[in-house]
Amino acid sequence: MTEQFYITTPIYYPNASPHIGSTYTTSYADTLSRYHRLKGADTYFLTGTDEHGEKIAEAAEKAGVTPQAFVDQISNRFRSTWDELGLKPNGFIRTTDPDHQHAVQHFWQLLYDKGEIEFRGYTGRYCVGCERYLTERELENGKCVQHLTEPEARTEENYFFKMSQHFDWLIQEIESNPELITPERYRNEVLSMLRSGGLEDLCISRPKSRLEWGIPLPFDDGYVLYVWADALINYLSGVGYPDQASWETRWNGVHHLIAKDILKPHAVFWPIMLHAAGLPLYKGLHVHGYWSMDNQKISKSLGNLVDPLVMKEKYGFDPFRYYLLREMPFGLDGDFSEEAVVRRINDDLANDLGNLLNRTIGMLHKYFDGIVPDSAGEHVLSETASRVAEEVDVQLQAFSTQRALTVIWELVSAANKYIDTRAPWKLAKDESQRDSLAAVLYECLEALRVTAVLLESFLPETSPRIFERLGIEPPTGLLGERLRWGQLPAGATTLKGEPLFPRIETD
Ligand code: ME8
Repeated sequence: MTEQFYITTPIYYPNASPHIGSTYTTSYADTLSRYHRLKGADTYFLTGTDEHGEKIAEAAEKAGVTPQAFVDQISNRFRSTWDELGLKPNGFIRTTDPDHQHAVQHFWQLLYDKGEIEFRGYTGRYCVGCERYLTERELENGKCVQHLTEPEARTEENYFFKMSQHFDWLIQEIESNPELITPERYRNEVLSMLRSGGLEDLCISRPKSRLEWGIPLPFDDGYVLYVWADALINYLSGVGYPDQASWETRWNGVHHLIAKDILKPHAVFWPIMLHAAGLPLYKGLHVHGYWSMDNQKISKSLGNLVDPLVMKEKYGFDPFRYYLLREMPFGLDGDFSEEAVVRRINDDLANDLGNLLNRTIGMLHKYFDGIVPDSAGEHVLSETASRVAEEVDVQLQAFSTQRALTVIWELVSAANKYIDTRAPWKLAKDESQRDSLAAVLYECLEALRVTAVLLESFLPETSPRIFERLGIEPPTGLLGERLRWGQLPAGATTLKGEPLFPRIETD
């Protein structure tokens, strides 16, 4: 049976335009989906926008437009930005889509019918930024640690999802499945959160008298659903739950990619919601770290959001994407700076990769008129190439683009080193070494071809440019076939050209 790979990003709040954070997660998911598709999996990549709730209603009011007009505009901006950046989700879900609203109502009716929901009075401290009541432990000096604002005291009668009765089940699930939440530090964080006794049942409703901008509760139309109780279900509705039969097949291979800021809803609320509904758990929740800028939080109010379209304009999107995917170790935080972007472009892309291509093709033009010689190569780099390909697979199965790219660069470095040791310019001086010269250059050309294949998922604009310079059509077939060593045909006419990545001059 064909393997299923269904990857999701969080659905972003359309109260700000796409920035480095959402661009990072979306590029990451785009890379993984391309990779798994190349390997032959039936792949689906979902992203979208999370359009209900108080935060959005307030932002719309401030902008002087209706919530619907407000979210229409910004949601479109997300969609068109991903398109302009060459990110290719298969689905873009909006929580205002009628299909999604239907799925959400179906889901909560199911839980209501199963006796999982209770109507209760509640007084608590509500943080508008988080869109939820906070527990004592989530406050520092009486303030929300994330938003640094004092939550409001609120008393209401509301519907509660009896989540706490499932905490023991969840602890057991997480303990028995080390792959469920990765990297391990977040798995441990969730386990200690669950064991601490600080978690409670989940309030899933908001009275309409206070908030109208939401999906009505199917069993009480005096209320709308809490935005997280609406948003999480996008992962199901985005693949056709509950009416299209195909959603279950997709669901068998579902992996969620998020940042650490929304660990709790994804690692506690969501698995318990699924369990209570009798649905299978996700295959994996993969949690990356947070970008800061000059060691400051990235936020709209500080105006340091980093516009991906500006980055594209300045550096090209592939180089920026390379920086994002290479710089931050999976699960750890990273600090963004343009100096670091420039360093990565100059060192890794221009010096290592670009130079390998230029010097190899330069020598081929000098010694063989630019035509790929009829040679099987020396089979020196082929071993490195196959080890690298295997390791890339291991790293991407573990969701680490940073390690995967580091490993690909081992092949690039090995090829550069190989040129230095075999010194083709010396071989060229001796006519009796003509075959060796051909073999050495063939080896480097083939290493470049394999590198371009390995980079297809990470740098989708760059790989075709490398194939073009090598004088070949972009390869077809699945990854394993594309990687097979020795496919560069003799007689192909390579192209000299502009550097692949021009160096960026710095003072
Ligand atoms: O939380 N560094 O939406 P959101 C890394 N609507 N990633 C970042 C980031 C940063 N500085 N800032 C944002 C929501 N992100 C909810 C999600 S899902 C059912 C509902 C990325 O617009 C990262 O993926 O606040 C993070 O988890 C997400 O944007 C939060 O997006």
